[in-house]
Amino acid sequence: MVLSSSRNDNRSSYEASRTFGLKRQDHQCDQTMSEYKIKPDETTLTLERNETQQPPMYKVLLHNDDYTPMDFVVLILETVFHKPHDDAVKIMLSVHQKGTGVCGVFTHEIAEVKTTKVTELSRQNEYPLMCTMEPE
Ligand code: TYC
Repeated sequence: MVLSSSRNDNRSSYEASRTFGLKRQDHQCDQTMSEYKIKPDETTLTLERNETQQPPMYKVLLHNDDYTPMDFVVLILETVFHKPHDDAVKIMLSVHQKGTGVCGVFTHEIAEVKTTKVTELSRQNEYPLMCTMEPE
């Protein structure tokens, strides 16, 4: 059985391996191939592709509001996103002026943990700061 793909980016092979529950085996990669080959008679089906698998990535965004103190937003960027102080100030001011800004780009699980952490810290401190994630 042969599955071919019109997409030729790293994400498509990652999605295919998740969809079909396939296991990639690097030593079987054929550098010239640009299609999937599935060997149906193996216990573990093998996805052969010439690209490294990459997970989908997600941007974590901060949103401006009129009430959250600037210092609190800077502290969030330093502690949750490990930004140096000067970068944290720049990002905070950019969000303050433009409405939204990207704090970082992560895998789905890490983006979710950071988004939840920012929301928890904000609500614990009774600030309305909004943090969301979206596909890169
Ligand atoms: N606009 C807020 C203020 O003037 C500061 C702020 C910046 C709030 C960034 C949220 O994501 C934010 N205090």
